[in-house]
Amino acid sequence: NIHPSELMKSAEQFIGLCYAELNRTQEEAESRLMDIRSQIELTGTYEHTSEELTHGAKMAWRNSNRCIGRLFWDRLKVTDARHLSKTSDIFSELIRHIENATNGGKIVPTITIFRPSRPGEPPLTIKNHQLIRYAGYETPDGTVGDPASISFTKECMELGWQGDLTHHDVLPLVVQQGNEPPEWLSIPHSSVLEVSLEHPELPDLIDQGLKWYGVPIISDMLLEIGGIMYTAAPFNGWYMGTEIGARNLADKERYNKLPLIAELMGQDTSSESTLWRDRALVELNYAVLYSFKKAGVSIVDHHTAATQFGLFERREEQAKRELTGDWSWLIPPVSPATTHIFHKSYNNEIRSPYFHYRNKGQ
Ligand code: HEM
Ligand code: NRG
Repeated sequence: NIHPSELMKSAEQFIGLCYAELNRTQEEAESRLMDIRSQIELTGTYEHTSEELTHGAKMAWRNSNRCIGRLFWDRLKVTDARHLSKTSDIFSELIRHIENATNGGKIVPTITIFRPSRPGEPPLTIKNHQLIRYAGYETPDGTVGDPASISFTKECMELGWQGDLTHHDVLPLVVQQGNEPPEWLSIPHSSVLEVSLEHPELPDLIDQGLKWYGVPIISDMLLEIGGIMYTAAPFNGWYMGTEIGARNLADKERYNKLPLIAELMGQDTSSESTLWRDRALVELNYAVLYSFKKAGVSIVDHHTAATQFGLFERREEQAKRELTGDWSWLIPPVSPATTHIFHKSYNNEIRSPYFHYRNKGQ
């Protein structure tokens, strides 16, 4: 729990920055801080105006050191859902987020912000890592689905959810209010946009049943604005192709599809020095971009994303803001040295507002 004087300090820092960026006057900022001070004295916390909430969330994206997609930070759609308290209303709002953000494939970067934690009260949490994710099961015949989801899938099953034991069972939404037992809801199939993978030069790929969902909606991070902790604030943009093609489907401890792709390509896998993994990786990543484009679902390749990030770097310089970034996350996992990001360094300091890990931090 944050101490009142700490909270006031964070509020002062945030209001100062936020009001300056929004071209509000010094007087407006000062009178707002008087109001915040009395709210904190009275209740131990304070409420953001919807304008502060909206701009604060955008600032948090802009400050996300690990995000290469930050050029578009000012175009975030912010939904204020702080007034919702019933779990059923929260579920409806999450489904609405999925549908409106998906927008038929033309993805809208969106954040839905639920009520923040209050002093002395246990927080509202969304237990999912992402709103849409595939279940993972350990079976006697090996892992089915996404190995990264095994432990969360177990939790869902303990709550009474049952999957179909396919490689692509969409997990239910799981919401917990304070110390009450968590509740779950299956996401309607019709709300989940998925893209089946195909490759123009590997016609057999289409028969492998590889697919991925269209919209990554991170739901397990904590949004801090002016000392206020929003513990449930799911956000999404669109995918960079490598996230799917070079990690989710390629990592040995995820879907591990490089050997399959190499086989479809007719490669010699008897020696590492044939570079069959690298060649398979490129074609798998090509298939991801090709399939998303064909299906009309927003996606960006890593070269374009890096160029956009370069533009973001220049804009931040023009705005006289010091850029922060985490080099090890900003470089793409495929051909990193072909991007300018690889060849420079970044200051990884944390600026507020920020998206933090909620669980200890990996
Ligand atoms: C991380 C791209 C939108 C906040 C990342 C990563 C990529 C990326 C590639 C690294 C992920 C990984 O390696 O697992 C994009 C693209 C977007 C976008 C292409 C398209 C618009 C957003 C939005 C927000 C955001 C809308 C928040 C409002 C973050 C944060 C991380 C991140 C907090 C770090 C996640 C972590 O530490 O696990 N982004 N992003 N991004 N992005 Fe973005
Ligand atoms: N690598 C994860 C998603 C992390 C966030 N990536 C984004 N965020 N593109 C994965 O599912 O592959 N976003 O808000 O768009």
